[in-house]
Amino acid sequence: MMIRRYRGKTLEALRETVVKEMGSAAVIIHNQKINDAGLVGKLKGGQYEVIAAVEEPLKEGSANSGTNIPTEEILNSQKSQYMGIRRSMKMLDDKLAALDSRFEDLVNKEKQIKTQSDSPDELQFIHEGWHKKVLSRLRKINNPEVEDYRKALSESLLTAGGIYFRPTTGTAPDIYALAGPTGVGKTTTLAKLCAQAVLKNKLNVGLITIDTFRVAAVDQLREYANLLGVELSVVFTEKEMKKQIDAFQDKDVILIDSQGRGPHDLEGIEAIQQVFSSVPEINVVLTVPAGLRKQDAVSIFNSFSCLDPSCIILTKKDETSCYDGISTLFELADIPVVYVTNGQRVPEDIKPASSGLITAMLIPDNG
Ligand SMILES: Nc1nc2c(ncn2[C@@H]2O[C@H](COP(=O)(O)OP(=O)(O)O)[C@@H](O)[C@H]2O)c(=O)[nH]1
Ligand SMILES: [Mg+2]
Repeated sequence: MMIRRYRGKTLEALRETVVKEMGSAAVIIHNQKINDAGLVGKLKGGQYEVIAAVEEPLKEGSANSGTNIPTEEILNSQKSQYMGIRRSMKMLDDKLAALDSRFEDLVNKEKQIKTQSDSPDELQFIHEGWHKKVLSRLRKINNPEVEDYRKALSESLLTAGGIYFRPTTGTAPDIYALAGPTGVGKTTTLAKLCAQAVLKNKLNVGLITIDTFRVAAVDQLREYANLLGVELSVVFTEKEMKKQIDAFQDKDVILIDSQGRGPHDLEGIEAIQQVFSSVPEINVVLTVPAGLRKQDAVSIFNSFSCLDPSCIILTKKDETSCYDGISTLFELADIPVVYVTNGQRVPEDIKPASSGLITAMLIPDNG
């Protein structure tokens, strides 16, 4: 290979010289502008230097005004350039490989989450909006087990271990009213709560019912009241409600039973709201069956939310193994579950709610 260096005023002129002297196969492998310092440089104007190379030297006798460059010097300089480029490429390669593996990790995690959310086994009874919440808590666990799902879910649940029935001597009594759809177990549950407050907590309890719709309903509660030695008052209007609450000021706890209303009976629910309206201290306990369906959860929440319930009791847990509506209700209502009832026996069949109990319902063993 022949390599030569040329200097000239323009690149165009130098290119012509290279072709003329080294032949059209010559290649310019380097060019640069040179500024000679001082007056001479200025007088000369801009100067260019090119280095050209050609595989085969021209035949003897051809013009030769270029300066021969020692081939070894050029090759050494190119070699060190190539090595520099190689090092940079290696670094880039390493960085790209690290990025690739991080990207792959992310894709795998997303796939894992997708597969988990596709597998409805553990989360089949759980409100869809919670799936992501539960799964994101399981991110760090490979192949999570049922217990891992339960733990992750229990952290999202709002529960309170029962209602705190306390002596209120000298202050106004605590007032709780059960409201909810027909036949869900309000009266039975109220009797269970009354028995707990009277027999276990030894409190002075007053019972009120506004369920005047059916004669049998009053009789049903009167029976429990008699058994427990508790005063029962039947109330029809908000005025009477206010009067009776005033009359019960010596009680520790007042428990109020209401008539069941279907979620679409908005008039009936408003009538209950009307009777409660004279006593803002009433804590409404939304009473719903544990086996309610998702659609029922939505309509019950929509229609009973005008009563501004402060907690939930789930009834008839013993009658169902399908709990796909309750987490929808929890999501909508965002209030704690306080009790779960699991049978008709008064007072035994009621349990204070706990996240463990609700989680076991939402993710059962065979889940
Ligand atoms: N299996 C079962 N039945 C219950 C439970 N609670 C109430 N019941 C029954 O459900 C029916 C309706 O109960 P009731 O208290 O009158 O409902 P209400 O209309 O909401 O007041 C009665 O036969 C109760 O014995 C429960 O937890 N489990
Ligand atoms: Mg009833």
